[in-house]
Amino acid sequence: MAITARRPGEEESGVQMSEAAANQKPLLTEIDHIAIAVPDLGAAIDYYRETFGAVVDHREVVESDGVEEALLKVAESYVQLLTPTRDDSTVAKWLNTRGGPGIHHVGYRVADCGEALEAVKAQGFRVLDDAPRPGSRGTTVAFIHPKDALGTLIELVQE
Ligand code: CMX
Ligand code: CO
Repeated sequence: MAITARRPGEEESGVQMSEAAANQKPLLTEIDHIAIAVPDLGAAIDYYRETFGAVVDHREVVESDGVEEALLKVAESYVQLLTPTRDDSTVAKWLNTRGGPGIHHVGYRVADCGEALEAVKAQGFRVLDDAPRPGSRGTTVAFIHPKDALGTLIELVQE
């Protein structure tokens, strides 16, 4: 089955990918996390605990991204509650523009972050990291531009 995707500068109709590309080994192996940006991390953690009984599995400040995160484990995946640690964080900007909390990005698990990133780049889609870099809890990550990914910021996560 042919699948379609839209590349920068192309018309809405998109392009047809080859049978070979459509039949390649899937790069995404699992959902790693759904990231929800919030203005108040403590209140968000309380909400998940009181409403769903979900508790914090891991907490970390990722200074390079200007965020603090709390990971709540759901089966083999996480809910990543995310809050800015400084005013110039892109998450602070996102919360201001949006006017409140909401889904900020999706993290997909991949076997090899470098390989997945190169596959995305080779198809002409914009990425936000030229090479894989350290993420939280010892992972290796790379982000794909939301404007080339159906309006969704995507994080490729290698454990
Ligand atoms: N999801 C979908 N679209 C988004 C978005 C998001 N999270 N953030 C921004 N956009 C959209 C904006 O709405 C804007 O669209 P329009 O041009 O139609 O208005 C466009 O993308 C550009 O936005 P911008 O405000 O000019 O760009 P920013 O300076 O806010 O940067 C982005 C946006 C995605 C490039 C930046 O957030 C980034 O580099 N993200 C990767 C790193 C990251 O998100 N780190 C925090 C999480 C860390 C972790 O999970 O560990
Ligand atoms: Co994330």
